[in-house]
Amino acid sequence: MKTIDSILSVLFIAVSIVTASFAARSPNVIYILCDDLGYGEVGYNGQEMIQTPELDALAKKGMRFTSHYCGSSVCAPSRGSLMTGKHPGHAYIRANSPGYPNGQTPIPADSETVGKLMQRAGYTTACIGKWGLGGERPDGTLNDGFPTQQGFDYFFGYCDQRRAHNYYPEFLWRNEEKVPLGGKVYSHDLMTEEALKFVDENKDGPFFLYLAYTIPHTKYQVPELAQYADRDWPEKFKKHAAMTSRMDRDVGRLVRHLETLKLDKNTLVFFNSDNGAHGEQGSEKFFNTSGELRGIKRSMYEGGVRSPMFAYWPGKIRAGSVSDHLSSFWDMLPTFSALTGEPVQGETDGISMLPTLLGKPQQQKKHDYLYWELYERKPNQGLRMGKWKGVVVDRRKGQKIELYDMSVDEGEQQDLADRYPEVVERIRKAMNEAHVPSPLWDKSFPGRMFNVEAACEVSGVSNPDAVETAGDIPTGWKWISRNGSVTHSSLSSEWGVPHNHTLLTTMQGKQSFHTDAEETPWVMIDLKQEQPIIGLEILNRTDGKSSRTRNLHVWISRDGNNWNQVFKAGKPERRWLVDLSQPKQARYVKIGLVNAKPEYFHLKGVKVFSKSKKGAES
Ligand SMILES: [Ca+2]
Repeated sequence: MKTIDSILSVLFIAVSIVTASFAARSPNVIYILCDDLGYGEVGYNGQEMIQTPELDALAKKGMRFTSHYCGSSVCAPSRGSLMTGKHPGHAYIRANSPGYPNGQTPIPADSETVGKLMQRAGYTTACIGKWGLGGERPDGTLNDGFPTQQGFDYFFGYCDQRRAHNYYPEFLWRNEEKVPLGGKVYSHDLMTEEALKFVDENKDGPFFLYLAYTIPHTKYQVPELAQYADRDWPEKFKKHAAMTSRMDRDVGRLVRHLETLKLDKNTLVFFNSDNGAHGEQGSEKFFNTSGELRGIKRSMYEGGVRSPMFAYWPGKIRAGSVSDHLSSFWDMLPTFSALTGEPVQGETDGISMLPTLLGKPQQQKKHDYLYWELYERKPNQGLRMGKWKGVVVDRRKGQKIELYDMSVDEGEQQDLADRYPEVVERIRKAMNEAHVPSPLWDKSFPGRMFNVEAACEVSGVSNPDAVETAGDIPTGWKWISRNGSVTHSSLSSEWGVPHNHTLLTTMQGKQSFHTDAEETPWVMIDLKQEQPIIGLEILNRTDGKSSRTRNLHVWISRDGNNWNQVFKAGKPERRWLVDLSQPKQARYVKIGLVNAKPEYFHLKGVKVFSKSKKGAES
């Protein structure tokens, strides 16, 4: 008996040693991703008005990165690069899909992801926060991009990025179920509670927590203004600062929780932001959220893509270290691979940055270049090659490359393209080499940048017309303006370009156009051919200024010269359903305001309908 006991205790010790060495080889990983947090929005990068004491202390005890870059300069493609290890020239997701279909274009079922790699390495994985790479089909079933199908054992948060703009949601997802919240709970606080709970439940590890906070993305909503309540600032900026400081407080709570559980020395923590500062309502100037960098979110200048990353791992990462290693979101997948010994399945554009993290920069492999392309308001490109940075601001105007020397001009003020044409050509060659055509986004500028039909197919949406038509559209009405375009308008302001695609296909998206103040501002849609028009759905602006949309008129025309007024609205509404009763032949539709005083004109969306043959018969 005694012998058996001895054998058992030897076995137990042996098992313990194996377990201990496995634990030592496999540290927990927490990757915290903020949303639209600018490079200069944190104290450790020079921010003075918004207080981030917890982050500053952690950055000081860890490694700060001065040349780490986001996957893109907006949410979905940046997160896609982080999850799948590919740069935007190869990635499946290369822009936010414009509100279509429900909740972002899903990544394919067979995508390699950070979550899947960590699962194969024996980790328990969680995504808590904003996902944005797939979710629910219009019929309520889940598509392939849903986080629990992409490598996460546990999910709590938002799938749909647009819903994530509201910090008091009607519901959040817990795994594949909706948790009703009734618009009464601050979602960020729930995310923190969930994160603490996940760490508790998995303290025996190893675990991987992807904590994708939504702060400081707008709306400006926060339960309390905390230390900013008495500041002599506009209310909106008190809220902005209070949101960021609340997130700072909660990162501090999480790290202290690791210390309490004695997990801190075996947990590698990353802190980062998905893209540059949002700059909403003048916040960039007020707080200087991009610091000394040029540009904000959506831009390929540094302010759009450089991220405020630091990494913290006491005893492993040297305290107070700073790295200028050129690196990006797509390096995370191979970094986690190197950390765990689990190989990446398939292709990655990333290079493990583990040598840099562990203080062995001489062993660090380097990128030839980092590349970005984005299809948003102005399709753009960026490329970093050594000290050089190339930027194409608007690809619709050709591939005109601006060139900056980052070693002396981090603010990208002096375009050196004329002085170094051979460098410009090297960058052009690299951009063209890095770009592989995408089935979802293409270069047919200035037409549609987003292939709605292809996105519907991958999302399991059979009828594109049905997806965004909300509510009470009469039976038999057929949406015909999806292939039309906005050809003329009275616009003259910077907001400018009436975005054909956005205006005609997105009823949920951002503003479609914005005119200057005029007595009769208007926008015109060309349906390409004469058609029997039965009605329109018009959504008013939702930026709190909907009362400006007074005296809305709709005119139609067969030739673009002679116009028939078919609708006149009185007071502003959230939405107008214009029913012409009888189909009227027209090719052009004009919508505008008729005001005594000059007014700005801005709508959220417009759809034009004809009567389908089937409907006409019934
Ligand atoms: Ca973002």
